[in-house]
Amino acid sequence: MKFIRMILGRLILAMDFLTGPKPVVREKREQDAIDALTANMALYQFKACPFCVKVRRQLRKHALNIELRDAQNNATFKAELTREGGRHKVPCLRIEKGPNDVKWLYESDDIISFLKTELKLS
Ligand SMILES: N[C@@H](CCC(=O)N[C@@H](CS)C(=O)NCC(=O)O)C(=O)O
Repeated sequence: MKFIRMILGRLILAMDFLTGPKPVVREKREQDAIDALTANMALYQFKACPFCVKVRRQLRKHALNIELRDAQNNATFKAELTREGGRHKVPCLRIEKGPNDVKWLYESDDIISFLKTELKLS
């Protein structure tokens, strides 16, 4: 089972590499404004998880510079996600609106919808 998962993971990564979307190019001022809005976000994810790949493709397509946190191999990120987010499940977008205002958003479709709405992406 572990072997099959490993092969599938490699296939997903290869397909993603070969068919990855071309990032949008914005004027610097516009990109800086988007970067400022995403600076307080981090995506907890696994490298070969298909749902994480789906979200990462959207990040690439829309040129969103959101920090990626490996919640599979990095013990600190894994513990943070479980303790603060409530589940060790990926992808999960951490959105920090203020020192005591942090939201943990699970579900790939919900993350993509949130980003599209919040950042007014087309
Ligand atoms: N419906 C979820 C599925 C996410 C999912 O199943 N993620 C797997 C990794 S590929 C996971 O985190 N599994 C651990 C768990 O569910 O505890 C989505 O679209 O984000």
